[in-house]
Amino acid sequence: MTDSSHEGVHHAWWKEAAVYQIYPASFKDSNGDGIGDIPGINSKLDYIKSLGVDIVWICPCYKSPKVDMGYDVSDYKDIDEQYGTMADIDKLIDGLHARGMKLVMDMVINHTSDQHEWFKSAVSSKDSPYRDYYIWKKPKISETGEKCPPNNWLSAFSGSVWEYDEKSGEYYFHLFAKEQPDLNWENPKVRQEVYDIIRFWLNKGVDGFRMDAINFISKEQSYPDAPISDPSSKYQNGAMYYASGPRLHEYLSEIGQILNQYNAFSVGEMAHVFDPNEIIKVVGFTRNELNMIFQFELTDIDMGPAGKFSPKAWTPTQFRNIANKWQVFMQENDGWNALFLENHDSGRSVSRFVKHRPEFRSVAAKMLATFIGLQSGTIFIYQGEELGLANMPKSWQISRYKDLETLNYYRQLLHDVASQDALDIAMGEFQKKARDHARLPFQWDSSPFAGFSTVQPWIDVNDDYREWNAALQVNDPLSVFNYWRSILDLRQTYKDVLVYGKFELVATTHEDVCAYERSFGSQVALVVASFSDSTVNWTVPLNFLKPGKWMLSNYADGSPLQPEMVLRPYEAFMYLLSN
Ligand code: TEU
Ligand code: CA
Repeated sequence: MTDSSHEGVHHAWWKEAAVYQIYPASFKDSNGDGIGDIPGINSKLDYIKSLGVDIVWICPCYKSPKVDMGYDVSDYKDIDEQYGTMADIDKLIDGLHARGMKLVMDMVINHTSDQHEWFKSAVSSKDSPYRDYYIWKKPKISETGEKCPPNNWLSAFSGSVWEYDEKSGEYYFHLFAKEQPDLNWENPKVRQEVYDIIRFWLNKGVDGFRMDAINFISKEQSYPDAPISDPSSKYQNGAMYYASGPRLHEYLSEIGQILNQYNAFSVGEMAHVFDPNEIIKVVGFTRNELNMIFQFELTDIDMGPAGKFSPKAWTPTQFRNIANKWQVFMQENDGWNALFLENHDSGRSVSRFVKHRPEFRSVAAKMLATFIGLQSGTIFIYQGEELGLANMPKSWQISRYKDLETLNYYRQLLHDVASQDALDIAMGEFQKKARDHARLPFQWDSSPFAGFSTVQPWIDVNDDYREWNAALQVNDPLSVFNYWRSILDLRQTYKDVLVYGKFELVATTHEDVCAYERSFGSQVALVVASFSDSTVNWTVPLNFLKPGKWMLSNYADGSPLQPEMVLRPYEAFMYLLSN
């Protein structure tokens, strides 16, 4: 059951950390314009600290026209006035450091905004010194003599990755919106500019970065057409030619060298790559590329082959098996996991990974916290996840969704004159996975606009804010908030076993139960999480039937381990065996 050889796992401060992700527009509005801002964040640092996290990651707040909510940067060295000033960021850095926490910024360097000075110059003339900062190609000419995009790759936000520029008669490349042109990393000047930006923020006192879409920076230079039904390109066709491109590791090593000089934190976003052997090249401990990456096999479990908004049925057994696959792979290959169920790009976990049963929402949120929070890896909590916040109600119409990913997809269906059935299916998927859900205003208290703002916010407040908010939960010992606190506390107190310990799935034939053990030397923790909304019988394997201690339970009256257990709906617990 235990394996002491695992005690040799490399130690690192970033493995022991818990991260809290903030979406600035939706966290706290300080000046009554309905949009969250940095002074708002600064007023809530004690709340964040009280959860027990070590690092705050803020989504982009650089100058931006906000076509993609700040993931379209027009000036990397300045703060958008909607969010505040450089002085506010300095205060944030100081405020976090004073509380023993760190700040991680979002680095969006696969692309810029089309309003960035580089791009404005690049489109102004083919002779611009910045022309080659971006990716330009001549049109393909069809048999009938028409100008066509250079290849058939599709963008993440619907339509071609190529946008035609009348003035020069060339197309430029954008993996995301057309207002987000991709940088040409083949150009060494671009890389120097980017590295300079990274150093700029590290010199300011920032402690590291979440690197947006970082695995897309190197593209196959022949830009071949993608096979139409390529199964490896689940979402955007073409991913096989840019999701883990030919020079990716060369570029990441260059970035890694800078990060190492500052002992900085790094987590990269790595979508559309499912081959562990590609991922370990980025996160292998001795590779010096990035500390860890977000890979999406687990959280994409409900996405069908035709993309994010195509339906897919899944089972808890599949869910636990995917988690197990990555746990085992990373520990066998000296890599490290980033653990998460939520972020700003999807629906809320209590509305996606469990059935909608209002009476069990709190226990289900705690069950999910147990399942993800005690695995091996650095844990990420997305704002509001610590309260069990949920998706917008199903009664909300499309007019209340604001995100360009959702709206572009919907417009495309209308444009294609899709059937009512197809529209209904899309709406059903939006209700689960649209990015809008996670971007609703944070629910601070029961006052108007949930205490987020004094005016109607840029996106509507969820209907349930009077029952689900931070003020109610902070002082309630049985709240989701205090449950997450216990998990983070346990990770610190039992660091050996819960941070550095070995992960092993406990064999179970029950399809709704996920049980795993963490072990370090003679210490053993048993973690059990039921994904069922009814009671299930679970036979405890004999080797766990030893004296031990309940450490955590999502029901107030956790019963002792016994050979045959009846797990209540969504019941979860952790038990520490005394050997
Ligand atoms: O997302 C990158 C990415 O790969 C997207 O396809 C992502 O999976 C999609 O948004 C999910 O719906 C990052 C950011 O997290 C996202 O918010 C940005 O819009 C995107 O990059 C462009 O910068
Ligand atoms: Ca504001």
